[in-house]
Parts: sequence; structure tokens; C-alpha cells
Amino acid sequence: QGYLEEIQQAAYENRKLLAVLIDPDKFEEGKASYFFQQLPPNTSHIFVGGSTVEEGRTCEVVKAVKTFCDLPVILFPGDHNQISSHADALLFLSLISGRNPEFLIEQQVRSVERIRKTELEIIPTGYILIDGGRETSVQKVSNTIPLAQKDIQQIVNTALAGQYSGKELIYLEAGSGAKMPVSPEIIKAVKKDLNIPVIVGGGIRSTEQLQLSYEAGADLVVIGTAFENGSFRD
Ligand code: 1GP
Repeated sequence: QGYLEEIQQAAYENRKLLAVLIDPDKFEEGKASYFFQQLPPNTSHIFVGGSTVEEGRTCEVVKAVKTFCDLPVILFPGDHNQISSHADALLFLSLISGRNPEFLIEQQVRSVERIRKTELEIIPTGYILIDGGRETSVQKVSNTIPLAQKDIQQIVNTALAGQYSGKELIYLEAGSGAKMPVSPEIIKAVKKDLNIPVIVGGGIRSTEQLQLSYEAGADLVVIGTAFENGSFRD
């Protein structure tokens, strides 16, 4: 079974998934053992990626992660340099909330030669940036304007346009370190109209926020910062 199929199956069975995001820029090998011991037992995936990562660093980090845990490692790349053959799968992201061709298609085209040298499973993913109450690095780096949380219909339409154009997953992103995560209302509305799994991430720092996202319909939640700095609240 492929990694996408596993996510689809879990979504179908309403089994909630949890990805812990590792930003290769912030990963410290010396603290890795402790970090992996602290992971919640229900962690289902490790995502690896960041907005700006030094070339070659992703590969080192993926290899290190593989020595500490058996969870599937899925790349969540901020640019075409962050592709490593040591990972298991790749979220082939297109920033469909933005209107910057660089992140709609240019980075994707530039990643192809690298991808062809790997056996990564490619998962077409529509990436939707939503205002998280502060300017996040994804907003800066992508030079795109996030969709306002109140524009629920526009968010739903963007997600549906993604589904119609063949994306297998939709990722609702408030940005790493967002002040406010994607609201349950948005998740609910998107989930209601879509028939592909929905990923939610950005600014989730507590069990309560995690549960609210799940209850609203998130199939997979991504948490980075709160686990990275040990501030996640039970
Ligand atoms: C960012 O959605 C992820 O791309 C996770 O965000 O670091 O705020 O958990 P946080």
C-alpha cells in the first residue's frame, strides 16, 4: 500500500493522523534522541521541510530521522532543493491560494530532474495559505497574500479548484508559528464540499486545538513549532 492510500484509507475510516514537522534548519542532531522520545504515541508521520533550508541539509536530516524512528518520512519542501531520495514520499505542493507562478509551477518544474532520480512516492497536494494573524515565513518567501479566514467561500472554492485539477490532498496552512490556527469553521466548510483528505497545520499548540481541528474534519494535523520547542500543552 502506498503512503497516499494509507492517508485516504485513514480518512475513510475516520482514523485521525498526526504529522510532526521537522524543519531541517532547526533540527539538532544532539537533541534528536530526546525529541523522538517525546513524540506523542499517536504520531503517524514525520514531515520534513522548511521555508528556507540550506542545500543538502534536508538529506542529512532525513537520514538522521530514519535512524531514530520507523514512521514514514514525507517531504514537505519549501523549494526544489529540499528533495531527498532517503525519504518515503513527497508532497508535491502547488501554492494554489497564491498567484505567484514561482510556487504554482516554476519550482515544480525545477524539481523534476531530482525527483526522477529517486523512488519517492509523489503526492499531488493543493497548498492553501490562510491568514494566521501574523506574517509567517511561508508568506514572506512565497510572496503571496494569504486568504482571509473570513473568506470561507473563497477558501472552499480554492480547495475545490485544487480537487478538480487533480490534487489528491488539500493542505490548509496558517503558516508556521501562526498566532491563530485555521478555524474549525473553515475546516468544516472545506471538508463538507471536498472528497479528498484535508491536512491542517500552522499554529496548533495544544491538545484542545488539535481536537477542535479533528472534530471539524481535519484528517491529518501537522504540528511543528510546539513540539520543536517543547511548548505543546496537553
Ligand atoms: C507549518 O503547518 C506547519 O508549515 C506547522 O506549523 O510550526 O506552527 O506547528 P507550526
